Amino acid sequence: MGKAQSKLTPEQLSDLQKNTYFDKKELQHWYKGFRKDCPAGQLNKEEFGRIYKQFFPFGDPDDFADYVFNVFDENKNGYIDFKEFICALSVTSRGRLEEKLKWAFQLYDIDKDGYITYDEMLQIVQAIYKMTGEMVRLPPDEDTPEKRVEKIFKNMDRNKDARLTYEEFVEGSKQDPTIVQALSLYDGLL
Ligand SMILES: [Ca+2]
Ligand SMILES: [Ca+2]
Repeated sequence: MGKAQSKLTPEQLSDLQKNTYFDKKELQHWYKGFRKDCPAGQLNKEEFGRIYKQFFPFGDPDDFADYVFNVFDENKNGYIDFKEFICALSVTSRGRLEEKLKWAFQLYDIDKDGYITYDEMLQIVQAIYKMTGEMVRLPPDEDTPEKRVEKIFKNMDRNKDARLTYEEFVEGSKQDPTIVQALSLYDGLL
């Protein structure tokens, strides 16, 4: 009690091995890094935002980090603990396409009603554009968030009701892999 635990216990390790695609060594490595970044053992929104800032020093990742935080924080207690962190990392970096899509859908479906509306997607895409800033050169038909979302909806929204079901989202994402790519932030670190 009190003093921060420096290594995962055997029980925690076997639990995490069951729930992620990481092996023991990787888990301990990530745990060490996690404890270093947040000695308290859980990340709040502000600390999480700071991690994103390291990756996107020239853009403004605050909004996007907020949306991602809400998906990582599975039990919605306002903190990301190590298990939530590593499980999300496992899905977004090593998960099967289907798992990644499920995760991405949760990100875009901000109010969690099972549909991605035009406005929800616009909010996420605006956040992504703010984050990547001038780093990415975009084709003229995608150079604003509005154009991008219109294009996505044109391709994905089969029945034209201005909202996407999970099935529409999955079908459409297979044609446009950039929808899921936006999530694999940590790829370079593994
Ligand atoms: Ca939590
Ligand atoms: Ca929704």
